[in-house]
Amino acid sequence: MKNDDWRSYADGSATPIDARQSVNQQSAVANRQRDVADFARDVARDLALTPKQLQSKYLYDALGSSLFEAICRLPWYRITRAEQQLLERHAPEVVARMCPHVETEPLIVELGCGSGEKIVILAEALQGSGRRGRVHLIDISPQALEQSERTLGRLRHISVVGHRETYEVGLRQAAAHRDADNPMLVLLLGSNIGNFDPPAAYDFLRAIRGALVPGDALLLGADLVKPEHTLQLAYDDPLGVTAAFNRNLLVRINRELDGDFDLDAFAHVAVWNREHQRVEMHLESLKDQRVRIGALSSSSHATVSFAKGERIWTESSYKYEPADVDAMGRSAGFVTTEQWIDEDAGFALTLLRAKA
Ligand code: AVJ
Repeated sequence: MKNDDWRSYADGSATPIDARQSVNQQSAVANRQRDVADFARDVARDLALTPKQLQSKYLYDALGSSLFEAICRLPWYRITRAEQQLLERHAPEVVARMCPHVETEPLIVELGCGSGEKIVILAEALQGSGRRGRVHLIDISPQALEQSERTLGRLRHISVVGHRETYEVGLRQAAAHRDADNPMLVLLLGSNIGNFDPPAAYDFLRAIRGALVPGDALLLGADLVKPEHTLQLAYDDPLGVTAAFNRNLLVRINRELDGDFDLDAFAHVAVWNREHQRVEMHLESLKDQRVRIGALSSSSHATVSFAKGERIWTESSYKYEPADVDAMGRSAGFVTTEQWIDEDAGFALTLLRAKA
């Protein structure tokens, strides 16, 4: 890739990629082994719970990430387009607010960058205003990081560092690169906050605030509460892409953990839980069955029994009222600077400043 000469790396070095290749290959094998061990441990633990669960972060392997990108293009899933429009419209304002001087060189950290289509809008606005910037991307998917780095690669005045980590670890690593003279802007977009239940969402905002100093900011995208049938179509689309995205988790267990899930025996289910203000995705067993997971053969969880109608809870997408975002931000140590809303799609983009 042409930009390798200037790309810097998370460990602070800026060695051209060739010199790092052999080191990277060794650690890639070690990483993969550790990832599979973690996956096996989490699957064993969470399928032993009542109700059975699987963590939503495991939906995003290479195929899962591609399916999610397809979801973002579905006419029934409006989050991505609504947010992109708001970003395009208001990015110059965000830049102006964060960087009053043209010399200001912000550190922009995106938690869950996906394909990089969101942050590139902000980075373009930054570069377009004659400023430079440093971008740190955090995502658990290596494909997502690669693609985002490619998307941002065409911007000459924006440097890019990727962290293949969970949000918490990645945020800590990225924040270590901040300097006292320049502001830090954390992006939590695409309603990624929706995956956290309310206490965890609050704790997470507190953790983000803890990595910031007064004057820094958080740009938060949150999907809003809307009519049930609209949500139903967004999470159980007529093309079956979301169903494929959900059921891919079983494909992944079969492949990586030597499982024997019969895909035809599990159905995608999306339900709006009004009381908890969340859409839940489940995989419902269509019959009484037992599933063997080879990688768990040394544990007592190697065989998992399902009753007909029993569900595995795979994801929650919490929906917000605009005022909920403001209130949660405030109690986590932020003040709302701006809140831009797409009324039609039901989506809010909120700029929150770290309070003193
Ligand atoms: C990536 C968590 C924001 O909850 O809308 C989309 C994931 N799941 N369709 C969401 C998702 C099913 C998405 N987030």
